[in-house]
Amino acid sequence: MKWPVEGVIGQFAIHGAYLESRPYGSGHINDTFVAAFSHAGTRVRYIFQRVNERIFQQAENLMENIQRVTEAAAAKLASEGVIDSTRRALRLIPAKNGRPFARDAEGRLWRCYLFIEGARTYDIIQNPRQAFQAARAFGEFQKLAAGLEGPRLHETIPNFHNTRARFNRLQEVVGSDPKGRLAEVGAEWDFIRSREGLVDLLLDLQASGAIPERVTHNDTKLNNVMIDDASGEGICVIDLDTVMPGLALYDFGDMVRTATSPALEDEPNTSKVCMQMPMFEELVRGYLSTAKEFLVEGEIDHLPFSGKLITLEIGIRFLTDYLEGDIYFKTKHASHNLDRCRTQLALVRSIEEQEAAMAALVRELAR
Ligand code: ADP
Ligand code: GN1
Ligand code: MG
Repeated sequence: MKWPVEGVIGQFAIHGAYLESRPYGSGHINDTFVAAFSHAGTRVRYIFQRVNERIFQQAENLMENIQRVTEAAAAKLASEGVIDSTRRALRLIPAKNGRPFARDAEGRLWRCYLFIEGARTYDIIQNPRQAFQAARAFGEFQKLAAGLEGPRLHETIPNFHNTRARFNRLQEVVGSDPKGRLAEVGAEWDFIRSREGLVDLLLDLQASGAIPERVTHNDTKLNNVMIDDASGEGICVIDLDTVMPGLALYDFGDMVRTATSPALEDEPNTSKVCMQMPMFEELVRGYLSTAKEFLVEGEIDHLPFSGKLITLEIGIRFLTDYLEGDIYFKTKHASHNLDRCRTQLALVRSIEEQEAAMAALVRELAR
């Protein structure tokens, strides 16, 4: 058996002959594989994912969320008469026993999706139009999620974007310094500590009722939206593990973090990192094109701030993981999490330098 996915493929309801598989994508949490099958001579591909149950401790609840969200998306597309609906929403392939996942011989949880052909994800933004398309798609996704019927979704990771909790956790780890790495990160910790005042702002607005809880995606990285190769359209939002109650601003903030800089998230040369205004402008335009109808004033006012906050938050998380010995995010080399932290902090700085102009732009576009 070449890849672990081969041990579980037979459990899914796929009517074809297995051809081959390989690892796929650049996610930091789950293990993703693409597998090809022959369906009476036509090659059809599927995505298989082994869910990280150290991080998602209630993975069956998570799969229940995903099943509900993908079924709601499919129903909406069907009601609109959309022909290529299986390219516009993730489609789960059930296991032969009818469940939306299967467990392998080691008891590990796998799921399977139809592979969306003729589209791809990008780790770096290519042009402003892509920013518009990604933001439009995530806004559309939030609209869909708002219409979800039934009970509140499971919180797949409690306090996921609770920036106060993220800050406090870092402070604790700085205090215990379990791997003796603190001496290397003095500048980064100073940078973060001097911005502690930011971490409560959205939580306070939420507590005061100025901004509402919604069902949000919570991981709106640019590479979690598929862009159509032919049309350039943002056709499908993917990576639904963290779809749960949250703030719309967390989603917008992560778009700013991942779709405005010309550098990779782990770029070692931080002088390449910057918030590019044309990308931000198209993010705002794209997001408002779908989300303006439901956003409240407190949300629109904090769109620029959310980019700064979420970038700081992910910087905090990368630094925490570095100090803890790289136990959360997948890493490829010893300073990987530290490099990632540094790019986040460089981006925070770049946003700070342009925050007034970003706010003026949002006011103009939201008018
Ligand atoms: P992770 O949680 O590890 O980021 P993702 O669900 O984002 O995992 O998947 C990783 C990559 O696999 C994505 O960036 C995308 O390129 C690709 N991918 C995921 N689902 C599909 C799909 N249904 N069709 C085609 N490609 C997909
Ligand atoms: C992780 O799974 P992936 O790679 O899309 C992480 C996000 C971070 C991101 C940073 C469940 O996302 O929260 O923003 O890495 N997902 C989880 O790149 O922690
Ligand atoms: Mg992903």
